[in-house]
Amino acid sequence: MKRTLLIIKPDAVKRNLAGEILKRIIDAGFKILGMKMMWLDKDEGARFYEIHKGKDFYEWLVNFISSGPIVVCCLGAEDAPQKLRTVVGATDPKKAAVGTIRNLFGTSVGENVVHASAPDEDPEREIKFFFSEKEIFNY
Ligand code: DAT
Ligand code: MG
Repeated sequence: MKRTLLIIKPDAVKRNLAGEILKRIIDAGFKILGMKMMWLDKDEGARFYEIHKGKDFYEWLVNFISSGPIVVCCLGAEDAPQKLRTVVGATDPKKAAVGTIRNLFGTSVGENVVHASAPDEDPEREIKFFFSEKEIFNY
């Protein structure tokens, strides 16, 4: 079993979609190994998204992720990082496959309801950004 990180972003939390999204994640076969609700400040948002520093949407992205509460989950499954990207769909909800979370709930390329670790961008780094090992449970 591998681990990956899911963030339910501020747009989805504000729209009360956290439950709908988690139901789909669980139905897809993921186990929730860790979960917390938090509100990032701008510095934390900037550090989490530093891989995008210099891109034209970076400032917008940092403001958005720190614009309200988020729900952060460490998920476990076989091939979890790749599997989660499939369930979440493409970055732009208009291009996301029918039935994916971003297709169902996303409203724009920026307000796309969830973050899912990219398999080639070190999901374990993202998990450790939010969780200590004591906050992740193997059950
Ligand atoms: P993903 O979240 O699918 O991994 P990414 O890593 O390329 O996509 O970008 C991170 C986030 O930045 C993405 O979820 C939404 C935002 N974003 C990406 N491209 C954007 C764009 N062209 N305009 C506005 N926001 C964008
Ligand atoms: Mg990404």
